Amino acid sequence: MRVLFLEIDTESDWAVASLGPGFLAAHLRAHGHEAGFLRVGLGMDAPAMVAAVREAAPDLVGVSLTTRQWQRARNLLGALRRASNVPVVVGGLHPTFSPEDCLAAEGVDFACLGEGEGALLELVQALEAGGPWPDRPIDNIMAKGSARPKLRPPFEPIDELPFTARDMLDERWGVVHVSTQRGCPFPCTYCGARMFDQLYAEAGGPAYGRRRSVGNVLAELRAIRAAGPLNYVIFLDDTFTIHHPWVFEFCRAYGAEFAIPFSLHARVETVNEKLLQALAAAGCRHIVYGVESGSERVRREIMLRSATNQRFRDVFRWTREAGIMATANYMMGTPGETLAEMEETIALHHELQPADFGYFVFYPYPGTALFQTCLEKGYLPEDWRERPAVHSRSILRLPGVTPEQIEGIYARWTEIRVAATRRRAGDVPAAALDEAEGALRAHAALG
Ligand code: B12
Ligand code: SF4
Repeated sequence: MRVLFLEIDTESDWAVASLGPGFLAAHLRAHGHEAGFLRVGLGMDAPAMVAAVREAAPDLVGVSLTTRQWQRARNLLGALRRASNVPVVVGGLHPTFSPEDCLAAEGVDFACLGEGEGALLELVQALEAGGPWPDRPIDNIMAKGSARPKLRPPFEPIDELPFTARDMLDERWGVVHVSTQRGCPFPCTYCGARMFDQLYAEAGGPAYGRRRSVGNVLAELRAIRAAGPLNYVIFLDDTFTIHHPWVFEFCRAYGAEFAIPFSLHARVETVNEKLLQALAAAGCRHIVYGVESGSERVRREIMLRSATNQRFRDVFRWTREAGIMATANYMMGTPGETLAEMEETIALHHELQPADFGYFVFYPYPGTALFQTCLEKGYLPEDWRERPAVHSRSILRLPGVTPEQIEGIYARWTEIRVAATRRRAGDVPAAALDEAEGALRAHAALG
């Protein structure tokens, strides 16, 4: 059977497409099926997308969706259904936590909840067998009008998954994206990623969290290098630094064989000086840390994150001393956070002096604890499903702080970013700098 995965671009031209289809395509191919990829860029309207899908003549269309991608996807898939009866399955974060919403849309036949490899393969086999749907349920797959499905156990052993199909990712310049684990054990209330762990925990079966062996990860990198340029590795794991024996083993083996620069995501509680030095010696050049708030109260009481501000100061200093660039990510406008506490985040930023930073207005992702809080306390507007899932303005009706005030804080961050860029630019000609500032402001407006 031939499955065509659509990558629905949103406001940004991301360098990498969704990772999920890379795994799914590899798994389907290993079982004798075909998988293709179509990027629905911003310039591609619905008729052009429909024409491209028809030309590819798939037997099934698969779409990986975050909440942000859903609105555009919904319109495109409606247009596709009016022109073609090809079945459509959606999967990823948004369908996992809003399957009814997805299936209510014209043009969506199936939603995959949770991990997709085994479920999609079984769906393809069932469709191929031609039996009327739904004559038998498929774990993880929900069909239009049916109840939520049972969850199958997560794929084990994870080393047996074939390596990501690189042709699905749209990677450029030898910069590759590698995933070494699934799941994150921490309880952050705003985070969509950890919800997979919770979903599987609530189902009562085996845990979602698993990590590939170091040998398996290096074998994938060898295969990538044999097939083309390998200049930089971005590890996409939610928290790369969780299990220290694994990380030290990785550093030894990767440093000895590759030593190609790489970056990763970490959490300050999971690193120490020794680990940071080992990562730097192996080639780590960049770590992204979620700081989120400068207020210990907000982190502790609203976000369920207990690290102190002193811990952040120490970790950012150790990272710098190890010669690794640190990016800090900040959030503003969580329910219960005051304006003064949002100011505390700006103050902590000036102390941490990260090499780079990202700043986001809080958006309540379905499935998360804070989404539930917003729902129960009436902070979500009735039409929240119709509003774009962006991080530049708040969709919430919060007591004590207005969306305009949060936008004001967001604008302050944009000014801090523009000033930092101008400071760093040194001798760059004024015209180029003005152009860069325009691009920064345009990017900030999209959120
Ligand atoms: C890599 C990454 C990116 C990459 C690639 C995006 C992607 N979707 O893969 C880039 C840089 C582009 C990106 C951008 C953004 N991201 Co991002 N990103 C991630 C990250 C860290 C890893 C995703 C990943 O590779 N997972 C590994 C794969 C194997 O897992 P998976 O995607 O869940 O796929 C499995 C199943 O879901 C299922 N499945 C997935 N797709 C499909 C499709 C079908 C047909 C089927 C059957 C099954 C299926 O099967 C897969 C294999 O088992 C996640 C965190 C996370 N852990 O999910 C955040 C995450 C997805 N990002 C998030 C956000 C908010 C963003 C941004 C809005 C950030 C911003 N402010 O700009 C943008 C929006 C991008 C967009 N267009 O929507 C949120 C999304 C929350 C939500 N509910 O929507 C997450 C969960 C982070 C978080 N902590 O909350 N991101
Ligand atoms: S540590 Fe990061 S990925 Fe893990 S739950 Fe918290 S925010 Fe999500």
